[in-house]
Amino acid sequence: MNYVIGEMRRASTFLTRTLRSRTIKRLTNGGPDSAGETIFALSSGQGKCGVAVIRVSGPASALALRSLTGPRQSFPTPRKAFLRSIIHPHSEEMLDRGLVLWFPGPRSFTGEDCAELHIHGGPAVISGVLEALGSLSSLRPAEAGEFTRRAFHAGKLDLTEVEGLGDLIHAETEAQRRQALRQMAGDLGRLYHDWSQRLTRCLAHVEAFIDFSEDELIEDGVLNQVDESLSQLVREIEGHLSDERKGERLRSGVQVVIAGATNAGKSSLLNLLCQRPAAIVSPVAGTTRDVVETCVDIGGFPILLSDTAGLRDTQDTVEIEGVRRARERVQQADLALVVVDSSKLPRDPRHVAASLGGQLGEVLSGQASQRCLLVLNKSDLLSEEQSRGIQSALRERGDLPQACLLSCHTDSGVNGFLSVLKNSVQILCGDPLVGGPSLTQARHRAHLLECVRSLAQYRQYRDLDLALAAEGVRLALIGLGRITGRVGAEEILDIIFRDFCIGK
Ligand SMILES: Nc1nc2c(ncn2[C@@H]2O[C@H](COP(=O)(O)OP(=O)(O)OP(=O)(O)O)[C@@H](O)[C@H]2O)c(=O)[nH]1
Ligand SMILES: [Mg+2]
Repeated sequence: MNYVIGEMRRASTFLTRTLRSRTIKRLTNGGPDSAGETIFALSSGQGKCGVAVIRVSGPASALALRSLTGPRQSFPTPRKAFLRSIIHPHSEEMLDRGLVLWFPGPRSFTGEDCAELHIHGGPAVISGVLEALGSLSSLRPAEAGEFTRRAFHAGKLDLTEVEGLGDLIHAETEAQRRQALRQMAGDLGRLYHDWSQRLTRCLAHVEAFIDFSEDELIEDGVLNQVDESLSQLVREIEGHLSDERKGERLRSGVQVVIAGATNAGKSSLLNLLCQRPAAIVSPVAGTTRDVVETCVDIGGFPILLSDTAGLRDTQDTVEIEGVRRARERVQQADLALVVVDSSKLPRDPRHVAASLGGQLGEVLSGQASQRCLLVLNKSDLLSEEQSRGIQSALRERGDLPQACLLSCHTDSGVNGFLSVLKNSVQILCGDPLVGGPSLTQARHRAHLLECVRSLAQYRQYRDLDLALAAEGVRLALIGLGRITGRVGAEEILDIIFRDFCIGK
């Protein structure tokens, strides 16, 4: 009996010590310095609109709502919309009629008492209501991202969810929206949280082994189980990392470059894809010098499209720089659209493939791994026979990249090209709804690599010095925690919240 009590005491000392020195601190314990202050901001977009939403958060939210609806109108019941006259608290002038909502904490976005005023979206109405709120001594305007920051500190969202919310607000295409929504719903956070829990368990077992193995209280197999769990975890993290940056690409846009010889019709293709005359088109060879960039949505995927200078030998110093920039873009791009004037291909179909291979080599400068599509433009200038010859030549040469015969002038073949382009982009971005959640940010990648490196430290010291090996697991845990905000991550918070607009 005494033995058992003694061991229990030791175990409890061990736990206390571990908790005191090693617990991964959740940022939600603390809170922003501004907690206790009541903030307000316009949460809907700037400019004239039908309805504008003004949000208030903090302990004086009820007072603010009462002050702006006056004593004669009843206070709204929680989470229900009520039509009310909005009144200036000092002049008692009616500013608007609109819907008001009351969200008592903690069941609110920020976890604090919150109120929302849905008013008419004219600039004078908005500034009148904002001025009225500002005239109350207990309220102040919110800083950029302050509502979301409070939600994070209240434990309503982890950092990956905050980032998902930011991405959702900035999503411009359907696929971006799907990915952001999935992240905001916590899929990515849950994956990292699950890894954190498994690491914590491994760490606890190693610590217990260090403290108790001499007394034979811990089975011998514990460390082997830890080894196995950690190897499995490393495999999963490495699998998540080796996604060819699909999620990051979807988030920031796929870099697609249009390149090829002068006058092939590159600028015409850019204009056709973005449906506006973004680049100058002319029969003069060497028209485009600078890189002309535009964003387009192809089948729900975001594309950053660049038109470049035609590649040719030249003495013109400005054009030389244009060609240098074009080659640089081709190297950096996720996908190259190599445009060729099909009317200039050899008449004899037997020489077509070799000609295309040569032009491709000229554009890609030997970068065989570069993903590309061949765009054979100006099909309207081809005879039926030439066009058939080119198509049969393409079928026979399996080593050429996928090619599309089209005309920027007549639009013939353009739909087929768009679906080929969409498929290529989809492969580059992946489907955000299929499989595990995507890695979406370079920040996450850096912390995961840090985590894998730290776990290598565990393997390195496992048989030499278990305390040092355990330190590796602890560092891995800290790396993971930085992604979700479960360790001191104050320095990254500013960057994340800075990207939010006031009122979001
Ligand atoms: N017939 C025909 N002419 C085309 C087609 N596409 C482009 N062109 C013409 O080809 C010429 C060159 O077109 P651009 O789009 O300026 O070619 P580019 O590749 O951007 O040329 P550079 O900027 O000089 O390298 C222009 O006169 C276009 O009108 C097409 O599909 N059919
Ligand atoms: Mg051009």
